Amino acid sequence: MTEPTPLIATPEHTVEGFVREYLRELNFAQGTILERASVNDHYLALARTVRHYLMARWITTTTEHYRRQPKAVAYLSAEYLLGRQLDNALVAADLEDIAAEALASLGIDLADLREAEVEPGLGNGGLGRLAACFIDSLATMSVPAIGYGIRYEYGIFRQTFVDGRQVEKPDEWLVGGAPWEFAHPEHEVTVGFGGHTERYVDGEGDDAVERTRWVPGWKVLGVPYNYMVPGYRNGRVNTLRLWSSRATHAFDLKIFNHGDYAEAVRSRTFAENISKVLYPEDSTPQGKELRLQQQYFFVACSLRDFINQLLPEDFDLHDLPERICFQLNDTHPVIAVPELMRILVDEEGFDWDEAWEVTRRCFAYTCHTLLPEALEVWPVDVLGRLLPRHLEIIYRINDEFLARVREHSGDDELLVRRMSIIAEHPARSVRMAHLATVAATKVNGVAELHSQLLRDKVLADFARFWPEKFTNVTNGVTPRRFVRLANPGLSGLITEAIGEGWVTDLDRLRDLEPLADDAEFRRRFREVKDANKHRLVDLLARRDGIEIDPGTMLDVMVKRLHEYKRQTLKILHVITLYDRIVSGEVAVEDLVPRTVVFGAKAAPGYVMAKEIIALINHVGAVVGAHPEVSKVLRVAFPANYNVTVAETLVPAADLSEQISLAGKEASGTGNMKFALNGALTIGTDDGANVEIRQLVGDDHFFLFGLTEPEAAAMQEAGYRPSSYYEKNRSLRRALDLVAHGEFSGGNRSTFEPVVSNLLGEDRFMVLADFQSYLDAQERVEAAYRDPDAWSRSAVLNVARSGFFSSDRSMRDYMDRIWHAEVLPPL
Ligand code: H53
Repeated sequence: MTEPTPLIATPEHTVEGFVREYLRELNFAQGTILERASVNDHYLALARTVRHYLMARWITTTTEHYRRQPKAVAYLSAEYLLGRQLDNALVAADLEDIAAEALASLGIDLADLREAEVEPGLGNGGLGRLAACFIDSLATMSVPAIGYGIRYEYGIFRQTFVDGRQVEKPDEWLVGGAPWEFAHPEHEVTVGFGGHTERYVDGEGDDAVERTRWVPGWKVLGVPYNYMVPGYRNGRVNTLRLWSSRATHAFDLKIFNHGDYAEAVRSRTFAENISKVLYPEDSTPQGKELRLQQQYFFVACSLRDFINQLLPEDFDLHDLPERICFQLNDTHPVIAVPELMRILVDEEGFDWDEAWEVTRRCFAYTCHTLLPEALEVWPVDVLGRLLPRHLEIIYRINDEFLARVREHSGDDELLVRRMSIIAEHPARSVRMAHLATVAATKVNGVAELHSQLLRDKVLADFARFWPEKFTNVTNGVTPRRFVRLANPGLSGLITEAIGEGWVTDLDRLRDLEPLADDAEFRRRFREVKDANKHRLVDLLARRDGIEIDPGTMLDVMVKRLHEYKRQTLKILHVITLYDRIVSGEVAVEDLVPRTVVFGAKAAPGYVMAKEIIALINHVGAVVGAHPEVSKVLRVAFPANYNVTVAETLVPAADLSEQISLAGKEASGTGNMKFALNGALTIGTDDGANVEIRQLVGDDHFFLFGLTEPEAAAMQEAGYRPSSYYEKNRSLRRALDLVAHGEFSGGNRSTFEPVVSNLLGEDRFMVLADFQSYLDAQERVEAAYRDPDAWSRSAVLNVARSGFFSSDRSMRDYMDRIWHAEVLPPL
């Protein structure tokens, strides 16, 4: 890593060069020949071949980072929802055409090999996908950055449906081979857990100081696996380093020496459990001890790795804030704060104040939620047992912080209790969001409204105490994966119109605006949408045996199943349409034919979410089986929605459903992907919807529902959902159909929990927003009847959504938080 100009072999950037490299891989790495290779052999050979083309850039980038020691960013995230790697790498290396031609010359179809890749699903939803978009943008913008995370052996579960109910299957993504990763066991890190702390006297005479050391009770190894993060045609490849847990060699040896082979193997399993499986809860943490082990495991590995591998040996850690910003992606990595304190104080001999000064300048914290149940807390008995030294450090951080609060507030003990890092009720626990906020240089929300609500509500005391700490960075998505790759038709059309600069400068989409008034452009735009719908038809037929009609309006709601996102509101709309046709209230000729597509995984232990999935599937079955209704209305719910499905679904959509209760969705990023691909949004004033609407304009967005202050006021005044049931005939009929067993073969108990929850509590105010949603859907229908006006709006959505590039998000993080260096392209 130290030699400045490494000698690297790079294969020739030609069809012949590619063929040579490919055959070499097939023969020497896979040990097979063209005639006998399986699809998986071909896929692995192809992946490795593409890798070769990126290798020189990767080594050069890494070497340069080490040599220049620039101010850099380390993104700490427990999740990276990467999606398939092959296409992204091909595009980044400008190899699409060469690879396709080379393979064709060997009688192989590139499209078949794409299908062989199992996507790394190392994340649950928005937060994990955001991390993946961010590292893509950082690489493309030549920012010296490294992503740190966990190499889960099993990613997010594979969802299947049995009788319409979700059944989870393990995600065995590593089984076919993992051609994109590079294991580096020689850079393993040892991580301690448990045990106790002890005081001792360091030095003698006048120099003697009392210190603390942690004596862990058990240890595991972290082995890094490196992934390339190629920038888009800028010659740079950054690194994503994911940690896998292993048993320590010493532990093994000890037990083997006792001759207990079985016990030795069991201990191995115990250590390896840490990185075994991704917890499948999105925004509802379960507080399991193994999860805390995962969190500490990966941040301890990452900090140690950064210090040992990426800094020069003689680096003075007092200067750490000049060299790095550790970005905490939600509270999952927050235990890194006491870990850095421990390293500086216990291992490096810093005094406490010095260490705190360094630590608080090294971290920044992104909060991604407003839901109280999503804010992690760890009971002190769990944390203290697993990480006794860290708990001591947290207590001291808290003592010093609360002393300052008292000083400023004149001993307002209620305020002190509210702000404390330690909660006393219901059990004594550590509030990770408070720890993060106290430690961080900056705290950011992920959309304007969200950041405002963080300041005004969730972290209001802190925002008064440190107003300058709080900032906003609105989320974004990578235009490489979600436009350039996912929507080749639209990409071609855009490039033809405005040149190809938009791929790395998405604001240029503005230049499309005049074309919204160009009838020929709109026609071609519709042609692209149509072709995308046909691609979706093929995918759903092949993958799920689902038949959909590409001639219908494609109305799409894809996201995790959560009550606050309100999939129930969408299904109540479907039920209302069904009811109106069945009861003869409307004739099928008077409706715009629609296909409503759902995609959603529920956390396995989230009972209500699973009931809602079953309800959607059952409604879909009844709607699809009805001879009249099915002429104009279909529900498609492909199982196991993931990044790969999104890449075909998003470009095909006409209507994007973003219907969370205002004040609950921090940002959303699906909303951005749809707008960028020319779908119109029906949505509430929530999260980044607000900014989407402001940018695309009210005439091109279907707004409905309560605003956040209205919803809050209504809750305050005592919300009574049943009053809407009593007042609103459509709503009453829809809920009665469910309650009376219309969608459960006459069985009234099947969906009783869903109905009684809506009528009784309805925490997310589905019933209050129901009529407003129906009205907005009527406006959608009217608009869709005019294809020219609709596509004009769709083009304007594309033209005005450039702001939602994750490149812009990265620029904002750079300017407002990181102040890292930008290197020139290579
Ligand atoms: O993070 C997304 C947001 C979205 C928010 C989501 C999220 C998770 O996926 C998991 C935990 C959490 O606290 C938040 O729900 O609104 O767009 C990225 O910021």
